[in-house]
Amino acid sequence: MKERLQQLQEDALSALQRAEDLKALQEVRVQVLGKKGSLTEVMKGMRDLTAEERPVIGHLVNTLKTQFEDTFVVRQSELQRQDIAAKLANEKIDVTLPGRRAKSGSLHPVTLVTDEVVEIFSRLGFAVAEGPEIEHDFYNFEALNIPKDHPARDMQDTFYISDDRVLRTHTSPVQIRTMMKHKPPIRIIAPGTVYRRDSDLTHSPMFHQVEGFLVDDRVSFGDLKGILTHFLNEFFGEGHAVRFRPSFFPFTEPSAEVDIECVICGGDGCRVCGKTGWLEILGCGMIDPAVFNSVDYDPEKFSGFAFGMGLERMAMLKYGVNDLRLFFENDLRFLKQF
Ligand code: 2NL
Repeated sequence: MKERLQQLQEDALSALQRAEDLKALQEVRVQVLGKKGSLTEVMKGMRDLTAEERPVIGHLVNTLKTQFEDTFVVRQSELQRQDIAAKLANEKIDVTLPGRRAKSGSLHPVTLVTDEVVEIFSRLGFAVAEGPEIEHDFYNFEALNIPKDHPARDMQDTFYISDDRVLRTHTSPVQIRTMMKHKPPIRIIAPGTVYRRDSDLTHSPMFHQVEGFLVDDRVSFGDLKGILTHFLNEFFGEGHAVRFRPSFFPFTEPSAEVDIECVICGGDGCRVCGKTGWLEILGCGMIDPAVFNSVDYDPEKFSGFAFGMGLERMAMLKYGVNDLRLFFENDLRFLKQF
């Protein structure tokens, strides 16, 4: 019996040493001290022993059991330490690796162009003004000398909200509102979103525009030419010829269209300028006395000029974009280039 116990103990202790992880260790414990464990079986057999044998073997079994449990605890903490060391080695963080950059947005090309136009006119003393996108017929048309039967009011060009409310077709109403509030001298630039019932390859029903105007006593067409020529030199860089062609707008008299020598081909003629060597950039003119009358300025005392330009077109020319639709598709591969 004693020999059997010695052998059993030897096997049990060596099994503890051989256990390679905590799970295997737990299994050894069950094999020895569990319900059907080897040592448990021995203790169950004690009732068959003689009265002399029983205390001797009982004492021995208890010693072995304590020894087994002590060894178990030692091996257990050994394996736990190994476990933690392995985790530390495998899950180590390399703090020298470059981090993941936060994705940042960028300004839309039309926003960039708007900001630049505003910046150039700010340096000339123009203040920025804004106004509502749903406008009353009076501010969008009537005050600008566009009477009820004028073709520009045609259902085909204008989004009507009701009989007398429209989505503004230009930012001129901002300037009308400003003139009705403030007396000259006045210099305003009005960037904003405008709407027209027009949708094809080269027209979007929603687009962007900057208009500007200056009113004072004795403002001349020469002032207009000087300021707009300066603006184009700043925006496209020096060295492009600028020309003023007679034109017509209901709200200016005289009126002109401003062309710049093609910034793509330098005036030689290309697809962008339609082989003419010139690009149409701006509309402008001296503010019509009828407009001054509707805002209660005395046309005998004051004069002024006004101008307007489309910002998508400015962005296309500045960045060499050949398709208007790219500005409205919000494709990140396009937008990230600016
Ligand atoms: C163009 C032409 C223009 C104006 C806009 C204006 C505004 C007031 C009075 C008189 Cl309040 N004129 N604006 C004048 C001439 C031309 O825009 O081609 N726009 C895209």
